[in-house]
Amino acid sequence: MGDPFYITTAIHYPNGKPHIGHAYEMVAADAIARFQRQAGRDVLFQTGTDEHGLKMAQTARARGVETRAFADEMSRHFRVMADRLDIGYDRFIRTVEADHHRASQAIWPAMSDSGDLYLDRYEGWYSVRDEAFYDEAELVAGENGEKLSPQGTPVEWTAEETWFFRLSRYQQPLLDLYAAQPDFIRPESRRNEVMRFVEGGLSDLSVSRTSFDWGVPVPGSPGHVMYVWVDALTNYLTGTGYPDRDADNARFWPADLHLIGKDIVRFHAVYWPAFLMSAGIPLPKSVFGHGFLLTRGGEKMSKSLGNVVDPMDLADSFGVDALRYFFLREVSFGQDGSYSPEAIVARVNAELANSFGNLAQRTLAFIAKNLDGVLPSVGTADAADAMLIEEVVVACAGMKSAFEDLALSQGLEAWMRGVFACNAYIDAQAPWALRKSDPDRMHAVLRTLIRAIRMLAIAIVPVVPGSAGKLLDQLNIPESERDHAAIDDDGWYERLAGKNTRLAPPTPVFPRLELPREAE
Ligand code: ME8
Repeated sequence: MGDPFYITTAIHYPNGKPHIGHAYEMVAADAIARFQRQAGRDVLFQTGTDEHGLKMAQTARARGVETRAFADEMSRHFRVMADRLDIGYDRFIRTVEADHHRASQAIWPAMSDSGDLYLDRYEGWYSVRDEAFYDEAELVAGENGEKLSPQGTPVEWTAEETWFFRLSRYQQPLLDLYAAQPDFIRPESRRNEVMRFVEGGLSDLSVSRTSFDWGVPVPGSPGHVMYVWVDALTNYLTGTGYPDRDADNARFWPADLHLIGKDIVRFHAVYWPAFLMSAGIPLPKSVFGHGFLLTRGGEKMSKSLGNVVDPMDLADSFGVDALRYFFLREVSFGQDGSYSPEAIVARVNAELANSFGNLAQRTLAFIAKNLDGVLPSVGTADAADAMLIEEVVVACAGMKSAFEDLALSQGLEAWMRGVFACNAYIDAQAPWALRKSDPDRMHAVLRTLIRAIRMLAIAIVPVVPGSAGKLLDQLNIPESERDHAAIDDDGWYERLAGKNTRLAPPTPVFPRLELPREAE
């Protein structure tokens, strides 16, 4: 086993059904987790649902159901979606679980022991939608002059006795952290935002609530439940078995990557490291704030705007892998991007169906028909063959280094360069013409193509695991030879050809998409 690699998504509020933003975040994290597994890392990948807080309690009440029953039902939708999207999580955490309560109730006294918690009266603005407190100065005016949070959500005046966390103490330690570890917050634009916010000074943070009881009880303080973000952030520790130092997963802390959206960077890059410093726990290595997926008109998706796109419908219309590929290819990771059925169809048809899928299908069908499925022999080599292999090796290496830097879209662009090189090669070499004129040369061309397709298929597994897996099955490549070490191992061809195994007649794995009727 390689070095541990712990990656997390945000845990999602299940106060409504999952939307495309949730799907996007899970897919990106899953592709990174699968990529790191291919690189030989010992990966822990956690996602899940954030089930406490006023928003959940109020939504359940409005629907006339018991909060826990509501949470159970709604969390299930997220899990079902994760499974449908082929998200290979190691744990789907729910914050109502007993070990999560235990972890939250362990970090609390650790912060208290540092002298960072004190009891006082909180009076100020709270947004239930954001589950966030705001200073008067941060508020903006709505259309009718009403006060709104900087995110544009309603705020209400709150006054109650609560515990406070001495966040103000951590201004300098946090600025020191950002300076010492420039990669702690990515991308750069988010880092700058956070640094400006912290440089402006930090107020102490209200970290418990007494006006409702749907949360983790504060140890030794009857009537108080933890502010939902305190327990929510602690989920990342729960997954590693905290506070048990001998837990199986203890080796995964500190986390390598918290993957979250841009709207919650402040919680992850300011509050979370401050809580951890206070509790004497090592800090995660990095926080990446991805952009938002917007609808066609560039609007943010939200339940109140009524433009929520159901990711399950998209998966049904276009297929899971088409959707996954689109998410990661279309949007430069870290920036906002927009979605439309037309854009999905155009992107997937141009790249997956017409370029890679067609290349694989043409090559395998040709071998099935003309060589009876038997892998071509060495044949008569040409400089063009070595050149193609070199181009594909460079493309896969380019994808790998881009994925290491979380430049997912650039990584796929590099991969496509390998695919285009293959298509140019097949057109130039025209194996169908060589069949009669020079069968030995035809063998060499097909062999080169099979080698190239195998490398490209392995490289794309993290993004489109189902279809790339099917293609590798058609090539008889064993599961154990689908990692980065295998890409560079050229001995496989002789091993496979030596067994004289026949490739079964291929079935296309990247179908051409059509626009669903209602979108036309
Ligand atoms: O914030 N496009 O939960 P959440 C892309 N429970 N990403 C989006 C998005 C969009 N349109 N809309 C939301 C929470 N997201 C807290 C997190 S973590 C300890 C607690 C992202 O359900 C959002 O940025 O409101 C966040 O990373 C995730 O979806 C869950 O959002």
